[in-house]
Amino acid sequence: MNVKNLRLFFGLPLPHRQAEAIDRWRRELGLDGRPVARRNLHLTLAFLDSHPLERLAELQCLGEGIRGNAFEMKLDRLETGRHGLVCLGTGQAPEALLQLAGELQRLLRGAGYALDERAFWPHLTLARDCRNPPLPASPPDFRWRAERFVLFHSTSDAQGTLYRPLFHWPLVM
Ligand code: 2AM
Repeated sequence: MNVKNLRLFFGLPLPHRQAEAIDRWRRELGLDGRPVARRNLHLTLAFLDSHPLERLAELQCLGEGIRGNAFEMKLDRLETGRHGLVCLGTGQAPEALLQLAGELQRLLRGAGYALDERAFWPHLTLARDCRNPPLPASPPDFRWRAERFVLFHSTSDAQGTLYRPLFHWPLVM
């Protein structure tokens, strides 16, 4: 049997206007690594890795069962991570974001998904493999109202990587 595995993660999508503004801002920074394509800018809530297509129905139910609150997302600092990762982070993660990520992780672990053991780190990756993380002239200040979360399917081909939204669910106003 040919079982197709999908690389999956739950995340917060970025409104088009903010994606454009962030893209413009990072170009002015002059990052030297591999930038994440503008269309793929997002904030990961839970990374699942690869799973068979057959598990999608279960993940759809799991997302359906979450009653999260909408919140204001504010990205106000530049941070760095492993492998030359440069990202936008937040000085104060909204309680509703932490609850959403926590609830997803609890339900996913309960359903048998092996998740990263590290504590949830809300960040929006701008680029990877940067050797000289730049210092912005002024701190970043990007905000939007997070009103939904998404299950993304990550695909890669000769055209590059694409994070396709498979399902999305509202966050209550
Ligand atoms: P990153 O941006 O910090 O690399 C799609 O690959 C998304 O899932 C990215 O946001 C990526 O986070 C995250 N991701 C990839 N591999 C991961 C892993 N092993 N653990 C946690 N998150 C991961």
